[in-house]
Amino acid sequence: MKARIKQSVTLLLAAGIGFAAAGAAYSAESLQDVMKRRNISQQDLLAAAKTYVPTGKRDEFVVFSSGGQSGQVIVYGIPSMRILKYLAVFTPEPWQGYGFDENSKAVLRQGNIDGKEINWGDTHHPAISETDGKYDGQYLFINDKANPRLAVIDLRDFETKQIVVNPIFKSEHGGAFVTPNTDYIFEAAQYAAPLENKKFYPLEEFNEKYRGGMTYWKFDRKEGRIDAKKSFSVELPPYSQDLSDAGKGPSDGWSFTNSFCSERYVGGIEKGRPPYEAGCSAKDTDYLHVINWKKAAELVAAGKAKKINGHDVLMMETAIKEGILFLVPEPKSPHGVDVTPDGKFMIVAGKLDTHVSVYSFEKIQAAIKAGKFESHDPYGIPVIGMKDALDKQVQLGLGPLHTQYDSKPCLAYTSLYVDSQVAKWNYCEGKVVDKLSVHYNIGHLMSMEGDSVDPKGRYLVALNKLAIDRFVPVGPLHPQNHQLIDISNDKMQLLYDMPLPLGEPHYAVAIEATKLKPGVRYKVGTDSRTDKPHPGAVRAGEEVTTKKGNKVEVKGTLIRSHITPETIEVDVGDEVTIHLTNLERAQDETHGFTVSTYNVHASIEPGKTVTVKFKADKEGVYPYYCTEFCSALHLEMQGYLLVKPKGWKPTKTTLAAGSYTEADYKATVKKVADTQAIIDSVVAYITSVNYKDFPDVVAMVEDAFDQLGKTKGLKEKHEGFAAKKDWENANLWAEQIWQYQVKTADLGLRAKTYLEQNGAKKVAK
Ligand code: CUK
Ligand code: CUA
Repeated sequence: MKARIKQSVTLLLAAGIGFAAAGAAYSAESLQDVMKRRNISQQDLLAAAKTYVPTGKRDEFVVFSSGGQSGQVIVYGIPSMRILKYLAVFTPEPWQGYGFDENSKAVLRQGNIDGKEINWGDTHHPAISETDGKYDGQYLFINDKANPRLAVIDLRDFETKQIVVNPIFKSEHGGAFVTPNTDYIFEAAQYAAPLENKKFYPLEEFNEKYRGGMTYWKFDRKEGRIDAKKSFSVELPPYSQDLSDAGKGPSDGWSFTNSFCSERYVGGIEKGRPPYEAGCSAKDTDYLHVINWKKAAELVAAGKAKKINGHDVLMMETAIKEGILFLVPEPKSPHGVDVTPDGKFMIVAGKLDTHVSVYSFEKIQAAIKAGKFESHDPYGIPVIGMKDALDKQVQLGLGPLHTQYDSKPCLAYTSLYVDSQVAKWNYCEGKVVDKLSVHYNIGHLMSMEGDSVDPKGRYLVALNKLAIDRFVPVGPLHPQNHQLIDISNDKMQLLYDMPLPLGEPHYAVAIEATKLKPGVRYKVGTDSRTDKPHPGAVRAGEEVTTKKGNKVEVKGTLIRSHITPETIEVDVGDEVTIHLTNLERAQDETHGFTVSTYNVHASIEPGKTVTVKFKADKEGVYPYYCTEFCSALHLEMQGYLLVKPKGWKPTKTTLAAGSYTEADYKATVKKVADTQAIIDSVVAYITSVNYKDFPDVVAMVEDAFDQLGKTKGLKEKHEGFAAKKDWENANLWAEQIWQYQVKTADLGLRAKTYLEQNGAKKVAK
C-alpha cells in the first residue's frame, strides 16, 4: 500500500514535470504495404476513409435502433458504426442499475400487466419526438410488440422515464409513430383479441368478438410523460393491423395503417386445417386503414367514446357514422406504409407483390368528399376503390417491405427482403434508378432523418435479418448485420458491415448528432426517473442512519474515494433502505454501489440520488463497494454491512489500528507539500494560456478546485493531532489532504494535456 502511494507520487511528478518517453524507432509500413498485406482494394480503402472516425473526432449522426427481443434500445454512431450505449427499457440492465435499484424498478414495474412482472420486451419501432415534422432530439419512444406497451425515454439523460400498458390490446406492432408535433404517439394492435380484459371468446366467434385497433397516446411535452387519461383508441376490425405512419403537411391529422390477414382466417394446423400462412394470404388484397385522428380526438372529447377497461374507445359504429374511418385495398400482405416527406403520398410495400403502391392523399380525400366508395366491408366501413386512390404502382423486385426517403426530391429507398437488395427509385417518375445487394434478407432500412419532413440523405443503413457468411462464426445464433451504405452519389456504395450482438433489431432512427444535447450531471439530489428532488438525498456532512422498528434507513453520499457511511449495522430481519447521493460535479465520475449477495446494484452518476432496498434476512458480514473504477483509490471505496444476530452484545470495543510514527507523519506532510507544488505549476501553466476558450477545460478546472476545496480545515485537524502526538490520526488526516490533491492534480494534468494538444495560446498577463 505504502509502496503504491510512493509509486503514484513518482508518476505524478514525472507527468507534471513533463518527462516524455521518446518513441522507439521502427520501420513504418506504407499504405501500399498495408493494402497488400491485408488484401485491401482501392474501393475498400475509400469505404474505410468514409467511415473511419479518428480518435477524438465524433460521428455525424446518432442511431437509435430497436433491440428486438432484448427489450432494449441500441445507440450507435454514423458513419463509424461504433456502439455507444444500450438503453435499458423493458429489460433489467445491471450496469445502469436498471431493475436493481428502487427508482428504476418503479419505472420497470409500471409495465406490469395484471400484477405480473414482465422483464423483457420485443422492441420494434423507435420514434424521435418531432416539432413541425422535424426531429427535435428531445424524446424517444419505443413499443413492445409482445406485451402491448410503450416506453418514453428522455434524451436529456438517455433514461427510460415511463412505460404505459395498452389497456385494450394483447399485442401491438404498428408503433411507435409520432404526429408532426408529438401531440400523439400511436400504435396499432397486431393480433386481434377481445378488447375487454380477461374475457374469453372461442375462435369460432373471431369475426364477432375479436378486434384490432389503433391507440393514440397523448404526450404531455411539458411533463415529458404520456397522459393516459387523455389518450384514446379507435376500434378496428380483426384485420391484423400492421405498420402505420402519421400524415404530415397536407395529410397532417390523418394516420395510415396497413393490415394483413384481412381474410380473418383462423388457423388450426393441429386439427388438420390449413395453417395461418395459407389462409392469411389467400386474397389478392388487404386493407389500408385511413383514419382522421384529429377528428377522432374531438369526438372523444365530446363524449362519444365508450369506456373499455377504463379507457376511451371510439367504436367502429361511431367512427363510420362520423366519417373518420375508411379502407383502401392494397396488394397482397403489405408490410410498410411510409408517408412521403411532403405528406402527399403513402407508399405501401406488399410482401407478396413485386410492386410498391403509391397512394395519393389528394385522391383519397376526393373520393371521401364525393362519397365514392366501391363497397363496404363486413363491418360497414366504406371501402375506397384502389384505382380511385392510387397514383401509381412501380415494380421494384421480390418482397418489398419498407421505404425511406432521401434529401433529394422524389427519391426513395425500398428494402427487398426476398431479393436481398435495396432499390433506389423515383416515386415521381415511377422508375428504378439503382439497386444494391445486401447481406442478407433486409427488413427495415433507414436513411438519416428519413421519415421526417426533412430527410438528410447521405447514409442509409440496411437492417438485415440474416448474417450467414459475414462474420467470424460465434455459434448457431449469428450476430445481426447492419450495413452502412453511402447514398450521396447516384450509385449506392456499400461501406461497412456492423455485427450487432443484441437483437433482433427491426426499425431504427438516425438524428443529426448536434441536435442531441444531453446533460453531463444532475442537479444534486435528483431522482433521475421522476426528474424530481429525491427525498433521500443529503449533502456532505448530513449523512445519517436511522432505525424505526425493524426499518433501517441510510441517507449516504459518495465522492472519490469514500462512501459515507462506511459501516452499516443492522439486526437480522431488518428492512434496509439505502439512499445514496453522488456529490461529484466532475464529468463521467459515476460511482456504482452494491452489497454482497443482496442482488442490488445502482449506477449513481454525478448529482444523482438512488435508493436500494433489501431485507437483511441472514446474519453475517457483507462488504459493499463502489463498482465503477472511479479513481486510483476506487478499490478502497468500500464498507461493511454488519447483520447482527438476535441479542448480540459487543465484547471488544476498539478497532484494530495501524501503527504510524512521527516519521510517517512528516513524510506525508512533505508529500502534500510536493504535490501542492505540482498543482501550483499546472495552475500557472493553465492560467498563462487562453484556457477559458475551451469549455471542457473550464469544466475540468472547476472540478479540480472543487476537489481542492474539500481540504479545507484538514490542515488544522492533522496539526492538532500532531500536537497531541497522535501520529495515527495526524498521519491519516494529512493523507486525506493528499487524496484530494491527487484528484486535483489528475484533473489539472488532464486539462494541461488537452490545452497542449488543442493549440492553446499564451495570453498576456
Ligand atoms: S417490422 Cu420487423 S422487418 Cu416490426 Cu417494422 Cu418490418
Ligand atoms: Cu467510486 Cu469506484
